[in-house]
Amino acid sequence: MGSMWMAGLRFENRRDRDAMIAKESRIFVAGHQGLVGSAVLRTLRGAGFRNLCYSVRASLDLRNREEVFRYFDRARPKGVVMCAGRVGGIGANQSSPVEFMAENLAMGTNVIEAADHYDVDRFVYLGSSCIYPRRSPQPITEDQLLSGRLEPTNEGYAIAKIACVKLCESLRLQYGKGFVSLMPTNLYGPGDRYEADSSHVIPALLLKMLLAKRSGQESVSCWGSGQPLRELLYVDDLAAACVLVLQHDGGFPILNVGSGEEVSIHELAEKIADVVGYYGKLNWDQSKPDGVKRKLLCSERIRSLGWRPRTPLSVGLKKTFQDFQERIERSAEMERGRERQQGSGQSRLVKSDDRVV
Ligand code: GFB
Repeated sequence: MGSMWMAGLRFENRRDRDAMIAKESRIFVAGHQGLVGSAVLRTLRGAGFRNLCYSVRASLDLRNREEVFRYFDRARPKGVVMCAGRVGGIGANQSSPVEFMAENLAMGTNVIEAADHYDVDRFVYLGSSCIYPRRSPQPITEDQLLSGRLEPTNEGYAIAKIACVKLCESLRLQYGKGFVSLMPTNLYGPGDRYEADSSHVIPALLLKMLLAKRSGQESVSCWGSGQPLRELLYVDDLAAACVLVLQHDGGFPILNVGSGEEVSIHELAEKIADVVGYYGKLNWDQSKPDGVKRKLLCSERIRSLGWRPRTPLSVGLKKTFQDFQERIERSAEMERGRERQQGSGQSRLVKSDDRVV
């Protein structure tokens, strides 16, 4: 709390920070098809927001500054939730640091600067708990930022996120803008990406175990030692925090958002096996990285604004698996439909949810 930004500047020029975001206000959800963005969209709808805008990547490439500024010029949102980004698990971060750093820097700075230029009232930027130093005292408070060396497996991603968090903080400090960064812990939930090598641990293990179960495979390969601890948060709980700070500026530039519920990766893999109903052996491949040993967040700030995590891990895992199975079913159905249409020579109907404003 005692950081320099508070001194003298906090209560000056509060025009934007005091601005009200009403249910009728136009809100731009950047990255609405991803894990976080889709949860933010359904939470905003559930909360009664009706003037939402978003755009698919084919019509708006957030890495392209001109396109982003043109979009803001057309859409003129009052609020923005910036969920877009190149994301992935420890494997993807380690193998593609260039893309993780460059793309997240470009998307972040383009959207933040356009939001500033077009004078949005409230901007919520999504950071990540990996921006904190790898040896931070636990639980990690927001003032640990930039106090030590980063975890090497996700350094590129973290540096891009830190730059954007600091840009938001500077806009707030220098110009009194209502820009806030949320720092979520490891997330999971419906709408995640399922790839064995590049996903985060939960989707990767759900996928590997389901495939192993279906093919009668005797064992599944899990990465690392299984010893690291992770704090896991169901994505709808994060989305509720986004909507809260979108509506009320709590006076903080950075807020951690964690469940407080920590498990070892070993224990997590067993829980996932239970949910999937996979009874084979779990092999621990120690040639794969463990990453940081522990990264438990201190979420007192966001809790002081009234936010609480609502979804226990056991419940969240079941919901996530159910969504995964439904999506597999839907894509199998689409595949069958495609084959039928190709067989009958009919063209395929394309339904787009893109709302271009
Ligand atoms: O979820 P995950 O990739 O994220 O890995 P991080 C968490 C832990 O699960 C690591 C282990 O110790 C992995 O070694 N693990 C076990 C597995 N089996 C698997 C598997 O099949 N796939 C994966 N992916 N992990 C990410 C950062 O780190 O956290 C990102 O790289 C981001 O930048 C994200 O910040 C929140 O927590 O290690």
